[in-house]
Amino acid sequence: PNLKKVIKGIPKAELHLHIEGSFEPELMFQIAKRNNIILDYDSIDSLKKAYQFNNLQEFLDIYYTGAKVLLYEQDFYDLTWAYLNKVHDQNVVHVEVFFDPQTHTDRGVDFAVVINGIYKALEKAKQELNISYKLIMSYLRHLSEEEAFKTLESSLPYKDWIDGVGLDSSEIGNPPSKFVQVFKASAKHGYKLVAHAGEEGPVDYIWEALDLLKVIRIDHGNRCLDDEKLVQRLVKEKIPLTLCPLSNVALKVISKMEEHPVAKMLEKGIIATIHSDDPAYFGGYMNANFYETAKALNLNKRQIMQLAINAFEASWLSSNVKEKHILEVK
Ligand code: ES4
Ligand code: ZN
Repeated sequence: PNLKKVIKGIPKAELHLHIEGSFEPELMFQIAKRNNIILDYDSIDSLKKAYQFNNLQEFLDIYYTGAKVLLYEQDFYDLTWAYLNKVHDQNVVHVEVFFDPQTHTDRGVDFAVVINGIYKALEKAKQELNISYKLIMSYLRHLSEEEAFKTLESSLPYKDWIDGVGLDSSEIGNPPSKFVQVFKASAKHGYKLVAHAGEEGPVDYIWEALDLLKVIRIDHGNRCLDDEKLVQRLVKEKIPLTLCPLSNVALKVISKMEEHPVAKMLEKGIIATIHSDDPAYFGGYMNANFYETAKALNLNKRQIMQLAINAFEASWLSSNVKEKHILEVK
């Protein structure tokens, strides 16, 4: 009964959030209307009814369609500001946000339009909501490495605003090995490196992300328990996994929440953390992810606090700020 209160009371860090995946149907309809775009759905309810997925690709198809209504800087600003207000209410004090430039530049929306809107909302949240942030530009892995290089080039005028690069979209058939050169170049420009791996894809993709891309954090990584050697590596090198339990259920990465691997990962000493991925599509933001996971796996308060601490540990905050937040969790 007070589990929800406990979770809400804990200061949290969101490290795995696609800003385009926070696009709530209400705001989508509002922006579509002002941009004179007709959605394929005639009401918010009929759109929400389409949010039933059998796998990652079925979700991505709808997610990219939804993003098409975003045209102007104001749209990206409104999207980001709505998200930040929502999580502020949930006691999220630090966010590391992904955005997918190619989803927009491929439709003729300039990189500048996208990043200016997102950046202005993040800065406002820093001032007014006391939320700290990092920004992560994600390459779409279903596109070519050459396309990713173009995106890297476009980002350079804004590199002071961007902390890292990631790799997302359709995993199977698009292994990390496809992006070795662009990750190497991204690192040379000072970007930190992360990648989605082992969400639907095999454990080999997690190895590749570590060995070939040299990432410092794995997004998802659900499949790592298939490989004891990999588990040892993650523990020894303190490579965090940013898990997204409601996403995993929604995309049928697991068949039910009770099967989520996060408790076993904690037991093994992995820096596992809990996040929301695409909350507008998967049925919940940070607190819902914590709550549903804790309920299904019977997590105790110590485990819940460990997950919150791990997220600050895994974040890109400076060590003194990390320590301050960790003390506030305890
Ligand atoms: C994503 Cl859940 C997920 N997996 C891979 N790529 C993504 N982009 C947005 N959400
Ligand atoms: Zn993700």
